[in-house]
Amino acid sequence: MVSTRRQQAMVEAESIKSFEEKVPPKSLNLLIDQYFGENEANKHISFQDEFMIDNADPNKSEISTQLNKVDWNVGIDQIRLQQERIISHKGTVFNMLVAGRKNVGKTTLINSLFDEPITSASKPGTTCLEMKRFKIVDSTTHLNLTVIETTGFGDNVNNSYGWLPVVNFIDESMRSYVYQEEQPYRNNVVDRRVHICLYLIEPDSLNVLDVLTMKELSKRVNLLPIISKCDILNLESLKDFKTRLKKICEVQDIEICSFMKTYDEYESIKKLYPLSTITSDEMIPGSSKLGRNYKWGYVAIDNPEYSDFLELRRLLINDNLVDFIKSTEQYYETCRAELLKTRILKSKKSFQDNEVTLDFENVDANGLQNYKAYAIFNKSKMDNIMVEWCPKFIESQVKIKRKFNKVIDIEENKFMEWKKALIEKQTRFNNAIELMYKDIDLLKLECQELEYQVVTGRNTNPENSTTLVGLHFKR
Ligand SMILES: Nc1nc2c(ncn2[C@@H]2O[C@H](COP(=O)(O)OP(=O)(O)OP(=O)(O)O)[C@@H](O)[C@H]2O)c(=O)[nH]1
Ligand SMILES: [Mg+2]
Repeated sequence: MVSTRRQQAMVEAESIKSFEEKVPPKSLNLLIDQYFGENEANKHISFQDEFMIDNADPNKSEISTQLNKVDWNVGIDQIRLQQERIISHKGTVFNMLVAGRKNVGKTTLINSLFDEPITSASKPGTTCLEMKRFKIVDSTTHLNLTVIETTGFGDNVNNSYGWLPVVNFIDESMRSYVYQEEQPYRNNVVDRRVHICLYLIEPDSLNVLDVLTMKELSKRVNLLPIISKCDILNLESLKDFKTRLKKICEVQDIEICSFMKTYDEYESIKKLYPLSTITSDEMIPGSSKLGRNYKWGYVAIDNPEYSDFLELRRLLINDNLVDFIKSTEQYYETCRAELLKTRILKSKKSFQDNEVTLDFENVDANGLQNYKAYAIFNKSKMDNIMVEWCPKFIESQVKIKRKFNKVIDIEENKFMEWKKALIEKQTRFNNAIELMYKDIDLLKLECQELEYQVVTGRNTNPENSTTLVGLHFKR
């Protein structure tokens, strides 16, 4: 009721806008106050910032209001409960990637985190990623958890692109989500976007592959390096390793949870990193806790003296799970925008006249034209872009180019030498020809001399002759 009256007042205020110069904002407020009058219902609502009209620029005139609840319950406190109901009904999708070299302790960590044998020891083979989905249910809600574990990572003789399958999976999960969102029916969208990546490193065994992989991952996902099996080192050495790891990450531009930088929790995460854990599948006899068995006894995996396991679980699940999801969604928006822009820009070449009229300098402003462009730009062309973007492809392209240039250089050198030899030969021939011409000239002169002798009947002594013929004979 009140809001309807208020809306009415706003409509009238809009009509007054044309007299803005004549009616200053204060008198406009007065006018609205008169309209409302001192009314019982109005007492429950205080109006803040009343009607603000920007007189400076008539084209930008705006009317804004802000309602401030005083002592009247309109029920907005129920919105939170309604949202909670929706979330508990729908559940939460959370995708976690656990990466690291063979035997680093990935499976044991995953199982310890969820107190369940979620994944089993990997079978030998060439698979690069193993994905398992779970529904973890509690009294109020459920978590649709997907755990992706790398297998056989770093096992090849040549590991120069060992990180590529993992990175491809992350990129592809983003692309596939864009395609799925474009479909008319989106009830069964499969979300594989990775919300957090735990990268496990064994103490004192950080290698180039680890560094390169973390570097690539940190650009694409919320990355959290974890030192696994930290019981291998004593506390002093562990501290040293942590400092070294931090330094390496800093130098190599490996950012921790890079999508969370604008979040309040970011600093606390940074302070905790790098976390080191002890994990185990074994229960401590006579206790409900998981622990690692040593000759001298058991250590509970959540013993804060030796392991940051509890901190990790708190950080991952209790405190920041939703933040990881939200920040990944922000990153997804950037990927989506880039993908769609690239599609439009790349499709430029395939347009026929009059098909679409896109402003390629300003692809954001094309509206409906973009859709036409997408239709023309089919999947096979997009696949070509994917291949072009692939770092392996780029590297092999560079290698082939280098090889090609080498061959060209060799052939060019050969050609230059051949050309040089040819020119030398030509110069030699030219000189010989020149000599021959000179001989011909002298012979011609000799003939003339002989003709002259025949005609005049005079005989010249070749010994004393000063004629050219004489010179020729002397030569
Ligand atoms: N000392 C010690 N050993 C551990 C720890 N966590 C796991 N392990 C042991 O490390 C071995 C490998 O553990 P997994 O969890 O199977 O390692 P993984 O990375 O999943 O191995 P793959 O899947 O084959 O790549 C097992 O024998 C575990 O018992 C730990 O915190 N400390
Ligand atoms: Mg495993």
